[in-house]
Amino acid sequence: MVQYKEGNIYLKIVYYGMARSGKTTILNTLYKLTKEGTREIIPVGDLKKIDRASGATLYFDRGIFQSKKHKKVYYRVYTVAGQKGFTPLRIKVFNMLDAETDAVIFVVDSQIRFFEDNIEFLLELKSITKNRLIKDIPFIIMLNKQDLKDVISDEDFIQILKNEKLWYKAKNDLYIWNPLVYKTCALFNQEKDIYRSFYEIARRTALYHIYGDGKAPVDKKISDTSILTI
Ligand SMILES: Nc1nc2c(ncn2[C@@H]2O[C@H](COP(=O)(O)OP(=O)(O)OP(=O)(O)O)[C@@H](O)[C@H]2O)c(=O)[nH]1
Ligand SMILES: [Mg+2]
Repeated sequence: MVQYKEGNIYLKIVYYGMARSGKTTILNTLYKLTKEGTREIIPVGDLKKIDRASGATLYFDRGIFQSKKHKKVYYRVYTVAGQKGFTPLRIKVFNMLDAETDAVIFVVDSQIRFFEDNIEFLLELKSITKNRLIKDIPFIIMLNKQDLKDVISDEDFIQILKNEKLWYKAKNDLYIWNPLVYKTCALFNQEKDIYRSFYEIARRTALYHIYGDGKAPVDKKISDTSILTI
């Protein structure tokens, strides 16, 4: 939930997905890219990580980013621990750390052999968000590790979203908020769409907040404009 503190606005965005899908790597790469200072957001302080020596997240990672245009707007960006059996910790990160979550980026390990595991995580996310994805919680997808062989296509993943009722038909007002599906690589030197996908979720989060009072805004005028509020 949007939090106001000392005149600033804090929005919470969570990278959610199975173990080793690349959530921590995405946050590391986003941090490096924005640290250069040439993007619309800039990191404040260092990343905080609670992890194992192996690099697997034990609880969460967190980075804080500030909008350069609207200096009062801050994004608190979390990753969850993806291991099976860590569901209670994910729920805690999602609902309790700092505030309730405002927006989700679902990170898929695109390798076909992990197809079922990704779906299991999507179902878990649906359950903890109590079917508020898209309607109240902006939602986008990263098909990560697209640099590897035998990876899932965006058409296949959109079919999963349709099966799970996470995709609105063109005649529905919410159609414009259907999740964009990015094919990404998180490795810094081969990075693809790491900033672009973050920018889109930040933009949607701000629009839900400003024009939808915390829900997906359905006023036609808003959808027609490409307001950049980050
Ligand atoms: N080839 C390739 N490897 C990646 C990519 N993203 C992450 N990796 C690698 O995948 C492994 C796991 O990445 P992490 O970022 O730790 O994954 P995670 O989702 O944070 O995992 P948990 O913290 O256990 O939930 C690491 O060895 C990364 O270098 C990618 O886009 N392509
Ligand atoms: Mg991690």
